[in-house]
Amino acid sequence: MKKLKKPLFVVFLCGLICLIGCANRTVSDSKPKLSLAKHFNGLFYLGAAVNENTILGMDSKSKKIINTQFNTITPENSLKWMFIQPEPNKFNFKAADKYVEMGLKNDMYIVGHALVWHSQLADFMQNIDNPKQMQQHFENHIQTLVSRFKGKIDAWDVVNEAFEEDGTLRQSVFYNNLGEAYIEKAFKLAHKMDPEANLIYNDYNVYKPEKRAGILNMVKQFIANGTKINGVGVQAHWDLKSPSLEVIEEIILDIHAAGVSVSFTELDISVLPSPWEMVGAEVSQNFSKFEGDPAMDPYPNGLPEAVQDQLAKRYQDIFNLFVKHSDKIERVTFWGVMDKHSWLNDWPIKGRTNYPLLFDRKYKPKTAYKRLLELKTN
Ligand code: 9MR
Repeated sequence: MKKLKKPLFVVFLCGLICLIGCANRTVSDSKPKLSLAKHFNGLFYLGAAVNENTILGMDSKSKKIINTQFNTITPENSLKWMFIQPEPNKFNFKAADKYVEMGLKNDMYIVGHALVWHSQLADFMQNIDNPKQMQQHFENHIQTLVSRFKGKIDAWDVVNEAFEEDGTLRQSVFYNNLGEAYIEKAFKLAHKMDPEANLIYNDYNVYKPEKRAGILNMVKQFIANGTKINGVGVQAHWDLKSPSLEVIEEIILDIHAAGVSVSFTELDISVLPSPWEMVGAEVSQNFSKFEGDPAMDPYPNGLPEAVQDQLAKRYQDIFNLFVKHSDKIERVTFWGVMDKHSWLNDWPIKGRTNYPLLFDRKYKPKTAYKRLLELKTN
């Protein structure tokens, strides 16, 4: 499914069919469409992160939701360095192969996440202090993964989370060994191994102006010096209020103005109180002092209707914006399928009950899902 996102004639044809179909229809007999991806078809890909249980066939309910509701998938963990190359040059492709097979079988737009990331790295990579050695592992990893899935994985998160909040580069083990050129090297190598693949830079807290400026300066440099980059992935781990719709719109406009597409790659909306001054998705922050604090976990037995509605409204508002700017947006991917499996139950405070996704703990569609299916797409 490596393709033009929305060929004009398809948009035209859909319009024509709708015109004919809608002519005889009253509002009351219009049934909601049954697939979210179909609802937003022609505007952007719509997807979900797939966890390893689902990939390995141990969660048929999630799999069914993915296959019916979405047209793009991202592996939540299975392609990360620590799992796929736990020891030098010892690759474990079991889950990755199954993941790609699942995507191909269902004609999905398949995302590879992530080639170069300082987190969830294999142990042997963590403390390398030898540029030559680093260069060798770095090249081997990118070459092996991208060539294995050439023509199958449609888009790679080539580098993940390389920037600090102030827009400077993170002093990761990659940076410390290879210098700032490592990001460009990664993109060039990925391009060489699969010239057709879409190449993405992915990060969180892109709503912060300084961080966004750092990222977009890099994007502009790449474009100026001929390094292929297709898009910026905005992780979108958001909450009921932040970032504001105005800021989300700015993110879309700024990335588009820099010359690449926007993808919302890890969308989820936390409904729980967040420990102070802490926002975004930096996994290393420790808030263990809040564990077991009922004030920080207010809905252990179910989400009150009012909050359910707030969540639905928030998703509705966000997607209205996505529809408005669909010409700039390539893909929207939820970070998971159903609430029980979301990483947000354990981050930033362990053991809470969060409700960030479109399907509830019994795999039933939530109000937010229904509202998205009713959203006007033209
Ligand atoms: O959802 C992932 C979770 O299962 C892992 O434990 C966690 C470890 O860092 O990574 C989560 O996914 C992250 C993604 O790969 C990159 N952006 C932030 C996501 C949430 O931490």
